[in-house]
Amino acid sequence: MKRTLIVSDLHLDPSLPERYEAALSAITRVDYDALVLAGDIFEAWIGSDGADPLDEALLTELGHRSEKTVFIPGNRDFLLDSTYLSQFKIQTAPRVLLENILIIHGDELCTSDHDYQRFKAEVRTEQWRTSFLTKSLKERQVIANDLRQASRKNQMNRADAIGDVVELTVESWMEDFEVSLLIHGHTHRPQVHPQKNGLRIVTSDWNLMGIGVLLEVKKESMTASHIRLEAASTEYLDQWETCLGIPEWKRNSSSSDVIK
Ligand SMILES: [Mn+2]
Repeated sequence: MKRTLIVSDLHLDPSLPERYEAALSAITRVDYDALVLAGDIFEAWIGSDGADPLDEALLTELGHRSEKTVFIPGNRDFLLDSTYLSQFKIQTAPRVLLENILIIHGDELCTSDHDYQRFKAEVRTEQWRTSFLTKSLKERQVIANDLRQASRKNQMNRADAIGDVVELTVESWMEDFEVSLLIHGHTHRPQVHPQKNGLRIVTSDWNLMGIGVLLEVKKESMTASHIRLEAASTEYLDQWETCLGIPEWKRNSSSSDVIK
């Protein structure tokens, strides 16, 4: 059996060091072969020269814990670069496509937030990236602190401050990638949504715990579970199953077992 764990939106910040330890304990107590870090692992990333020792300890631990660790950039840590991450044995990809499952950060689905999509288009150009990264660390810290101050004031990590996905966009992504399961974070609205094209499972943001997705591939079937990850316990919240090759997900009745 192959197990893939997906988590997102840890929003780790060195000013809250206890969150690093909590997240590491919660994630590493799950038995998995591959880990997908689906974006916004860090609250802000201004370049590898600005990394905190806590950031690097976390990346080292997660990168070496399993066969494979993949990072999908979020809207807050999109400047984490693939060369830097590769030294921790972490691969970088804009999205992960597994058989009939697509994993993305999720901001791509919030197409009704025109201001954000415009901002994203601007900061994801090579030109913006180069111009930002060639500023001194000090200048970048000032810019990041300003953004952080503004976001604290508006509590931008609140779910109601982040727009939700657009249903038509979800459908078109699932159709374009021909998947029956879409997994994403970003919206901080952890839930399982039956969709026209299958299933959509949303991961949560984190404080000292979080809700991720565990995919377990068996010989002829696959389960996708919404699981609560805490330092002291791991709990299945909801579990869905499909037979391999059949794009139909059924809810598993035995879904609230504590696995450890
Ligand atoms: Mn995000």
